[in-house]
Amino acid sequence: MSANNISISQILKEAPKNWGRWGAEDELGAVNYLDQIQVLRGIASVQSGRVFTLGCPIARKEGDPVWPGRSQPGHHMTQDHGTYCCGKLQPLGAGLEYADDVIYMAVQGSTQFDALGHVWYDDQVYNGFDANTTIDGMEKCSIMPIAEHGVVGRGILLDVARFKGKKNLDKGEEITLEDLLATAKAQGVTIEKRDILLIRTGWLSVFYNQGSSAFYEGDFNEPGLTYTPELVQWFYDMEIPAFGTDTIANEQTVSCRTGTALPLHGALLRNLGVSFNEINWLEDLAEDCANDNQYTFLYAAAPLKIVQGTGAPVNPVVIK
Ligand code: UVW
Repeated sequence: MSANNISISQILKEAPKNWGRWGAEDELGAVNYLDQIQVLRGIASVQSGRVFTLGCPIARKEGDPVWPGRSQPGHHMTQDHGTYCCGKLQPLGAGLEYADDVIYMAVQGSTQFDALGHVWYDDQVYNGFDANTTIDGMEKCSIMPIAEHGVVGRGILLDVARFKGKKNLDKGEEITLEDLLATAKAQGVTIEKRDILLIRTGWLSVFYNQGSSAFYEGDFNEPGLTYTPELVQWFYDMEIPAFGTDTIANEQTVSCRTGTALPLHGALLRNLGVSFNEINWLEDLAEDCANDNQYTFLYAAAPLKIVQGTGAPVNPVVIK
């Protein structure tokens, strides 16, 4: 084990935890905060009825943005008009023919939610469940509790890239708590307790506008939130149930503070049970918010109910 690994493990031991807050058997985490009051608070922020969907297209021929090493989503037709033309299939009665297809993808292979059991440290996942519960399918902290509950409440866009005057943040650029608060201030919006945060880096637009080689070139190091004790304490105090970004992993890939990969997956997801909604298309929403200066809205997302899944694809909906 490297010195960094030892220190992050120590950091996580001392950092705030929500383990036990909703009982010893809880597998829902901070989404427990999203009660009916939060749904009504989200609905109360709707003004125009304009709808934005945040999911990315799945299985494009040019490829999709996925974490390095994960397979690309695949899609193929199992039957189409050609199947009938060549006589492999006969029409159903009255000439009815139909097309069918299948997809094959990593559950984290597109816009998705992570299950709370997706990561662990020191052999423990969220709420102290043993990491052995992940073997052969998530016995604890799968995506199911989140999928069944749904993630609905008041959302708030924090357009950090625009605040910093950039089309997109640079590779590996950190976002601090100060950046989040300064962005909200510049937007003239107040982050309230139990808000669902959408944090825009512009990074995903590099993939779609400049191509996958620009996105993956060199060491893979996305920009994003970085670990600091203040940031983690703030998420805890603000009772943030979930947050989404336009990056693959929702945080700076290698934290410039700890020197380790994805420490917020430990401090927020595993310790606090905060839900991670990753790989969101935020460009259209951000443009609209900049135009009408309305940065709060109803956010609603229901990941697919994948039994024992480590995560699930989702197409979140924002209503302004
Ligand atoms: C990893 O777990 C590596 O990333 P993600 O949270 O994006 O699935």
